[in-house]
Amino acid sequence: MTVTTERTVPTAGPVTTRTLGEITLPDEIRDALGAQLNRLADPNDDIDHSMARLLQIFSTLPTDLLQQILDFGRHIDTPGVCLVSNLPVDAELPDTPSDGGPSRGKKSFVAEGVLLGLSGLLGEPMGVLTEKAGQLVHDVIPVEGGARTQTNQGSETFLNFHSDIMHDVIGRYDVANPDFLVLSCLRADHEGVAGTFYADARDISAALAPEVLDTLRSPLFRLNAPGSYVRDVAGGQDVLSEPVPMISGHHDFPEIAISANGVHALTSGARQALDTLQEVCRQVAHSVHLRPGQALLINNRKGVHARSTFTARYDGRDRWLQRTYVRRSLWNVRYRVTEENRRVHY
Ligand SMILES: O=C(O)CCC(=O)C(=O)O
Ligand SMILES: [Fe+2]
Repeated sequence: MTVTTERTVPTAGPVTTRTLGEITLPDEIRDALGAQLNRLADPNDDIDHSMARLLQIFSTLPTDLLQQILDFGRHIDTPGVCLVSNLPVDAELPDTPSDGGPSRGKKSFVAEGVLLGLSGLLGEPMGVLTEKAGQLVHDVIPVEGGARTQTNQGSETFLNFHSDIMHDVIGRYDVANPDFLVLSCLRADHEGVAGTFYADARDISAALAPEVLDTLRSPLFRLNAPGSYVRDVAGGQDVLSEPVPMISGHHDFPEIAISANGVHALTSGARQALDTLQEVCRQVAHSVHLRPGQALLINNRKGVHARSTFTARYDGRDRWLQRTYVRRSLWNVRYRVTEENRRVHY
């Protein structure tokens, strides 16, 4: 599917939106998966055993659907985002935790099984101590105190196009960060208007004027550390990466990294290019309104994601996503590993 949208800023190339990968499970497959996942113990109790069990369960998917997910994870030329629908859900869902989670009242682990099962087809779930206290299953929930922040606790402000990055003492925040995110919906927002956007760096590059793309490919930008790191570790002070480009690598298969919590541009031209970049992202992006039983597989290197505003009520019925961070391999990030858990990093 190619969508052509109206231009609001001058662009050089075509404004096109790459294909959104879409997978819908047949009802009988959904029910068979659900029956197995219903018997799953809390996967956090023995994560590696659970990942092995989930691989068995998910390997029963129809071969063509399984291949589509595997190809999403391994190939350079596949879509950067894929929507999986008609997944099994928990029979009973407790209130959305108002403190941002995790929920203490969840009796079954179907949602966790779906999230980790899909994640295991892409790579290895990993945690980081400064994001959701190192948990492997993240809850993405609006939190009153964070409603206007550029973090996943927000709701009242548009969460700008960004990559999920990590503060790292090496000075690069886009190296040990997740290759993929999986976002799975347990509960939609009250009005059903919360949109998750994805802009592919291939579409972004094609739409930009060459001189703007050149600027974005130059090391004229310093990423600010994630809001959670700045808030919890740095006492509210910006902690900047070394100068990096926004877009890098092979022109046909570019990589992009933007920090949600602010990018410091080193020149006025770079500042303007950043504004154009956000604008072009909006033009080329896919928008998905996630519903229970749907999960979004997101390549965190091929593109950037964003979230619309929505209204949170903090009444136990607010929007609730679960999220994983996934690395293809844990080997080349071993310099950050904690002593307590080989999947969790500093
Ligand atoms: O809430 C969403 O749809 C996406 C939030 C986000 O950027 C994230 O969880 O990394
Ligand atoms: Fe994000």
